[in-house]
Amino acid sequence: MLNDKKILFSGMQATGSLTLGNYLGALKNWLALNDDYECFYCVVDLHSITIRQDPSELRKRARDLLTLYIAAGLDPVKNCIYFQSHVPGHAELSWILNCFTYMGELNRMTQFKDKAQKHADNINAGLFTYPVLMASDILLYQADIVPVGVDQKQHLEITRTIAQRFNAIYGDVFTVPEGYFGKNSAKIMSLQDPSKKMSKSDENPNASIYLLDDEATIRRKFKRAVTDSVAKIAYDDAQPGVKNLLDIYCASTGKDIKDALGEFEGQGYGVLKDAVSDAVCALIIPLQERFNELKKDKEYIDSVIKENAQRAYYASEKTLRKVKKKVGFPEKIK
Ligand code: ATP
Ligand code: LTN
Repeated sequence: MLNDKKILFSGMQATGSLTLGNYLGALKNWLALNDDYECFYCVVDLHSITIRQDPSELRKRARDLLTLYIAAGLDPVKNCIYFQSHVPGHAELSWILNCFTYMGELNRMTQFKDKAQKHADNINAGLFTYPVLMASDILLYQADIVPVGVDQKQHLEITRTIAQRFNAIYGDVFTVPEGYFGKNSAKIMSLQDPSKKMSKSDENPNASIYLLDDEATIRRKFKRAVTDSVAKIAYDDAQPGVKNLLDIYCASTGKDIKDALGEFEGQGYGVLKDAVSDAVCALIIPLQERFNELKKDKEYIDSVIKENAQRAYYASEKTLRKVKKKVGFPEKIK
């Protein structure tokens, strides 16, 4: 890796299958920024267990997610693609930074409130300190930029707060990162309830397009997508279903809303849905083909996992050594 480049860090959870929302909101930006930064793309499996997981499912999903990163076009030689649980520094730094984060700050996190409501029977301490682990991921690699969906803005803010607080006490230890939310800050909404974001943990499979859905399923889900009875294609908050379809269309084709509205003028919702299906299929069917090929090559994926965990480990230890020294832990005797 070249050392004069700025550093990019991002990650996704291995909970559920990736959706079109994950692709258009996050992965697509990763690909766009890929050449200009030294990049770390993490499968954040430590975060996953804040919600109860089936162990064999989690293992499989985590590996599939890492494979999907590569299938989407991220080169594992140019980029460091690895599992969070393979690098102990994430958990270590997280403990330290827990001691620099206030309960009041964590109490304000909307993701915590949402997840606590959804999983009322398992409001564990990990769910509460989730943002501190996320801050640790980012700060461990001295990341300059963090491309995420807009739903993660609050977590980025708390990361910056923690970094600034630590730096104010101990000197310049951490790079204070910037969030990157993409040009049109795509937030893809549920196809069944366009007031909610499309989420991989949604119970209704018709609400989300999964990146591994086959073509017939994708077309069927778009056909069933909730619209309205206005019967006019407009980009309007009063028509959230249609607005979402237009957003998906534009994010998938790179067109802007004005052009899209021109294209669909006077057309019915059926035409829009077909066009959205075409655009999405053109984007994700080739990705699926690469994914299925890569998945067969167990040895190759194993070698990526092994080599990149080592690379991440070396990078993380550099920061961690500094942090431990600053806070006053005794040096190891060699
Ligand atoms: P869950 O629903 O299980 O909480 P998720 O689908 O939100 O998961 P994450 O792993 O939390 O997925 O997020 C991975 C990345 O995808 C993040 O950068 C997040 O902002 C982005 N993302 C997730 N859903 C959407 C969406 N509907 N629109 C845009 N970006 C999204
Ligand atoms: N909370 C993030 C996933 C995540 C992440 C990170 C993203 C965990 N650690 C570090 C960027 C950088 C989410 O997308 N739900």
